[in-house]
Amino acid sequence: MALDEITISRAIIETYTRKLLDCLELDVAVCGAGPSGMVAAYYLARAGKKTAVFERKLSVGGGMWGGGMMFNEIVIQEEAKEILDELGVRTREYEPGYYTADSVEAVCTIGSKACLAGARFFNLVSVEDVMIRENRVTGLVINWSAVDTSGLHVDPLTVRTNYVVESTGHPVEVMQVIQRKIDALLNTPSGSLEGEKSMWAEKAEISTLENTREAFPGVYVCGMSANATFGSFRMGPIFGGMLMSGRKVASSIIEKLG
Ligand code: 48F
Repeated sequence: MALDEITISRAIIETYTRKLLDCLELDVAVCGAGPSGMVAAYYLARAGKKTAVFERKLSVGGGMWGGGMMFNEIVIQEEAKEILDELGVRTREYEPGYYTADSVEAVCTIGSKACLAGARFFNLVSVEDVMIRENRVTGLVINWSAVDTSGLHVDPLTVRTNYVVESTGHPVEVMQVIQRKIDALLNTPSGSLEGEKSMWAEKAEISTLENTREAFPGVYVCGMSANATFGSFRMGPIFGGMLMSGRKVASSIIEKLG
């Protein structure tokens, strides 16, 4: 069969455009494709919710690829093992209660399962702002990451969504924008971002789950963003809290959406 470069180009442009157009109105927009965001997207899409994930970088996976200090193994605790079992990521028991998984296998498998469940991924796209109506976030303002990195003055586009999952990790970027631009209190004790604290894995893993909730009308925080929003510790390369947080945020939103 003869191959035509123009057909290849048209296939990419038309298919991508259709995918993006279909995601202009969403049930849930996930900001950041780290482990918590990808797990959230998997459960949301599996429940039939129209879900898109916007990820600034070329690759999904956030901080999971590098395990701990580039030793590409992750640790998860007993309580989170069932999530990796369900997703098909293989684990090995290291000591009672501690399991390891290959971080590359974990990222690839979780990402694949989220796609197959129906979540749409838009890598190379950054969330730079939110859309607001009467003190509720109703959408995301997105732009090519390349526009941001090259410092070009190009206006963004907007997607409407019922709920936003803020899973941008340590920099908690979406909540930062809300705090900076919207003259309203956040659902935190001080009404502002409480900020991330130093390393304390045991406390952090518990608080990640507790902090996985609505931090501003329409915006749920999960993963490391949850602890940065509500003022808790970091946990380093134990990833059970990230996975459980992704599952919890999905079930909270599924319940709200009905
Ligand atoms: O940082 P990240 O992996 O977030 P997470 O799901 O997991 C945290 C762990 O990796 C680790 C840890 C616990 O074990 O402490 O750090 O909470 O992934 C966040 C993703 O969001 C993207 C970023 O590139 C990364 O892939 N991101 C950040 N800001 C934006 C964004 C933005 N404004 N728009 C789009 N993507």
